[in-house]
Amino acid sequence: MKKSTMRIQTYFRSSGRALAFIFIASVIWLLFDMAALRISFSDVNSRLTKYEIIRKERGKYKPREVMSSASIPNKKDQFPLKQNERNGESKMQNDVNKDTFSETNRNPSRKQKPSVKPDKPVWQPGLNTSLEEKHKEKRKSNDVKAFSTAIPKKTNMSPNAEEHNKERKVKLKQKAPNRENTIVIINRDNNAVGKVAVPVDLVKDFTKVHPVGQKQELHLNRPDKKRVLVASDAQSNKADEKRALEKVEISPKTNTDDSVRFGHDHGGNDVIPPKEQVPQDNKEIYPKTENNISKAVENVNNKSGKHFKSTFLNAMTKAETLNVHFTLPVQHHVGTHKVLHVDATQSPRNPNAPGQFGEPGVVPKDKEMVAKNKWKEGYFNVYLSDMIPLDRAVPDTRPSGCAESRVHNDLPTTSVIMCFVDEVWSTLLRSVHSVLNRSPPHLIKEVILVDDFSTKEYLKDHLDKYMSQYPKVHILHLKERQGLIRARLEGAAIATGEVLTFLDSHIECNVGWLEPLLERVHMDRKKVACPVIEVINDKDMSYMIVDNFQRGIFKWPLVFGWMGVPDEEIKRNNIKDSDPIRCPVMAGGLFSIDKKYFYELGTYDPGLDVWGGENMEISFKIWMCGGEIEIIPCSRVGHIFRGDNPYKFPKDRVRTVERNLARVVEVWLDDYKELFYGHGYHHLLDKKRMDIGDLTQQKELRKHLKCKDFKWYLDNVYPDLDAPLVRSDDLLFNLGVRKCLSIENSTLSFQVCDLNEKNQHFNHTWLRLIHQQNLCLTAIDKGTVSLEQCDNAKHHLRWLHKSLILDPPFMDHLILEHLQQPFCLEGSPSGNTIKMATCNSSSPFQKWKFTNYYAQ
Ligand code: UD2
Ligand code: MN
Repeated sequence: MKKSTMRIQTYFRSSGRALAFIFIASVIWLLFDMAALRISFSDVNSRLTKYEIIRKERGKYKPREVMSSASIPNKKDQFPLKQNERNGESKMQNDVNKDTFSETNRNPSRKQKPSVKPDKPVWQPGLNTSLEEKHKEKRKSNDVKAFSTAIPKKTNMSPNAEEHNKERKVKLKQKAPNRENTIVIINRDNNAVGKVAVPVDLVKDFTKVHPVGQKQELHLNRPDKKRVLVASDAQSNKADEKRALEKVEISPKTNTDDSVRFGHDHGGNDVIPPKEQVPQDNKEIYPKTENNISKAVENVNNKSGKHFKSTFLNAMTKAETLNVHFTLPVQHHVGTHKVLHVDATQSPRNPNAPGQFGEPGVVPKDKEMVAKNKWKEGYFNVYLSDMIPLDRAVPDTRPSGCAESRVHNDLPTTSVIMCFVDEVWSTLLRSVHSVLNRSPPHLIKEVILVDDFSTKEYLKDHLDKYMSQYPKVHILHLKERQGLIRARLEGAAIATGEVLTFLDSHIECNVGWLEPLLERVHMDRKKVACPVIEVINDKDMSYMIVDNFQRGIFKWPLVFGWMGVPDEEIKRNNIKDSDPIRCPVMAGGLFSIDKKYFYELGTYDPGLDVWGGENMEISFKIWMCGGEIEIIPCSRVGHIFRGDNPYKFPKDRVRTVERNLARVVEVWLDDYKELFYGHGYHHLLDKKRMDIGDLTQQKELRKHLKCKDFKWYLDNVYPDLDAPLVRSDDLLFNLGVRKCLSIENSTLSFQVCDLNEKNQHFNHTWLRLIHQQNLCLTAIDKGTVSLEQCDNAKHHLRWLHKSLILDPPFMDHLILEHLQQPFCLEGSPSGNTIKMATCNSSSPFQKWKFTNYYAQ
């Protein structure tokens, strides 16, 4: 009896110890969690505050005034002509540059080229002098190009950043230290049933970050003897348990012979044709890595409450066998973790392979001709691309702080959608592998490759076969060419992830690229998150870092470009280089968007053809209909910017893009569409020359979504844009008559200038019409001037004035554009009549001045 009492006592004592241990452990975790959460919330808050400041600080758009209305006296002898002329000239000078810009950029057939080449790649130990020289030359020649680039500006790395990068390089080159830890999975009987290798960071994270919230009683006495405790928390369910059971995996296998299989480590002597590149028997190579990461991450990151180390699991096991009631913290706020450092390429199989670590490749002297001939296959160095490993490592170019930033544990899953037409084999594969190798697998629902009716044979069965190794990769072969816009929609239609992530097919995702994007969408489903688009050099294939503080913008006529956030703004608002940057427009190719929200927005206008303009459409739609576009500096994706499209346009390329843009402006730009047409697109107004298709649905959609107007967009999202609705306005003063033009009883006459007189107010529009309300100045024949109902499409209503097209002596004249010989508007010396006359550069009666000039 005594013996049995003692046994019971011992029994309870030991289980009491276990319980005490459990209790202490959970209290410690709780404390850690509270601290960690507080840090992460205060961090988020400080960023948001900064954001709000930026928004508020942005002034409202003010039209530029050459002559302010107030400064114009009514009396003719007080007219401050000289000074105004001077002002006018200096403003005009600026406008000249602008006009040059728009003239050179408005032709959409000119694919945007790199105008600012990076000084050097992030790392360049292998960079030879001749390459460096080439960079320098390129830089010089590019200095003059203004804005014609779709390439984000390369950063002038601060010495610190350079140091930082050097450090990173050294770290990576010295064969990455073993940053793995092991989590042991044990069963109910306290036997280890498996283990999983996870990066050290994760283990640290998950011990620190434990959900904060109420405690809830949890009955651990479950009949299921096979239960694996790794997933035990209040929210665990059958599926979790099943997954946990599957988490028995051995740490990643080193693939010693991958390079041979991939045919890209051959010392740079051979270009391997797609056929040979496809490893026929290497099913193990990527899936292994993928699975390992997947399982490791799942193990620690599935949901909250799975952050148990083996000791704790032991305790839990014991508690369970004892049928005790056990209390666990149950989260109400889902926990966060440090951005996962998932990079299967961290210790590359062949560190000496060409292009490895994002370094520039060099074409061997005797292969230069071959390389040159291959250029046109992709309009970049296809030869080098074929030599570079499909899973090359790239430098981690994230700003400092990114690797430490926290994201939620319950991020949504994403479907990656990559459309392509006639993409180069090695580039396409490198794109896909960069996604698989550098994304937490539990977040990638699938990778959907949409083959937009490519003509290359290797992109058919061959590609299907290759990709069949990767269960997550699905290929959709379109039956006819749809163009990238409709191809993306086809991909979206079969996507099952919560978020759609669109990518081009010649990219390389950098480490940690995905979670920061999903975090923003998770934070607010109406946020559309874009990575920083870095440059994969089209000539040497090096991975180049770009400036952090750049936003996507456009200039007239809707030409996309990048604009640095002004230094003062950065300093004033203490913006960190890892802070999200709000963007008036996105570049177009790379972004994550909540799938439901994408559909709520009506996706893209499906009437957009092939290529171009869709980035403007989706950007205006997002902003004007309640969303936001952000560039997330902690997410970086390299992209090959090509000098030309390596695929055919079913119709004329220029006309395709013009038509797309016209659809966008007609739906979204309200009165501001005149700025677009007025910057070199007059011809699109001629319906006989261009049929832009039916827009009823798109206009309905805008109404249905109750979207804000374009003025709101300009005032609130892009106040820096110069967008005066007219070229010039108010009074129209004749220098000879020294009176102002007026309309009385539908007839033109002269009056003493008076700004208060509405009948003296005229606009010179972007389409060069001179009008008062809906009446436009016209000349029926070469002599008589009259008024006619305005119509933007009518060529004969257009007047040149202060135009670059005119020679300087005629700058102040008003010249009818459509006449073969220049005829000018002239006031009679008596001031009684207005007529057309042969242009005379010295006659003051042919010289006119508007009160305000807003542009050339
Ligand atoms: C930019 C965008 C691109 C798209 C484009 C048009 C980036 C990095 N890129 O030009 O995504 O928004 O502007 O506005 O922001 N493709 C098809 N079918 C076609 C044509 C193209 O599937 O008919 C594919 C193509 O293979 C590529 C993607 O669409 O993967 C984008 O085309 P691109 O790379 O020629 O466009 P890009 O980067 O010059
Ligand atoms: Mn592209």
